[in-house]
Amino acid sequence: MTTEAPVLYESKASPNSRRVRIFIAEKGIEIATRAVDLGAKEQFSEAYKAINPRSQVPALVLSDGTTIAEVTAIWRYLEEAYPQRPLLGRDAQTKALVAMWERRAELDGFAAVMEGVRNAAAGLQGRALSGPHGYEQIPEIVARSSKRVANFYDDFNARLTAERFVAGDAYSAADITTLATLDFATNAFRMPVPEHHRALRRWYEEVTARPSASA
Ligand SMILES: N[C@@H](CCC(=O)N[C@@H](CS)C(=O)NCC(=O)O)C(=O)O
Repeated sequence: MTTEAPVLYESKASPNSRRVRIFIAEKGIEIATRAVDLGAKEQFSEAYKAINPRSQVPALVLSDGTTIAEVTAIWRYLEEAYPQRPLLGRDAQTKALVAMWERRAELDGFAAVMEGVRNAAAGLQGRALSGPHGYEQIPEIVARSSKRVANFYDDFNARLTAERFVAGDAYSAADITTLATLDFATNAFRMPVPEHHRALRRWYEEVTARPSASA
């Protein structure tokens, strides 16, 4: 498939898609989007599998037809193609720190919320993990997911007591994943940030006030 410009296949119901939409908004660039209706299982259609055989969103299709899937790979492409307002760090040290904190936010926070939501939601039976293979839910794991999210809140509250943003003094992709995690936990996992986590709440308020948060 050949297109005029990069096209982002995404879903408004997908927190991973939102991580890319916020990144695009922070860069101040325009990327065409196409909605994939996850509720209607469009990700499993032959047409979409021709774009991403893993049946996941987001996916960025380049003008030569190449598909780039996986949020962090799409970010990497966009950062190189549109270097203005860097979100993956500016030099060797800050690039490494953004990668470190973003990975912690994804593995300890985002993935823990995803695990809890997907193993509990009635509509996701047999789909405990996204992707091409079906997996049954493990309802017993949800209590552990809650503990993981609570620990993530503790750890990131401590971090944000010391720093203005997750990876240091500049807003970065680490803040995007952390924001997507907190909104996802609040809205889909009924785990809002506790009142006593003042630093995390201060940061949450600040990043939520940025125009990109509505992406
Ligand atoms: N590791 C992938 C994860 C993508 C993913 O899990 N996307 C979800 C939406 S947030 C999806 O496509 N779900 C389809 C499904 O559940 O069948 C990435 O970084 O993009």
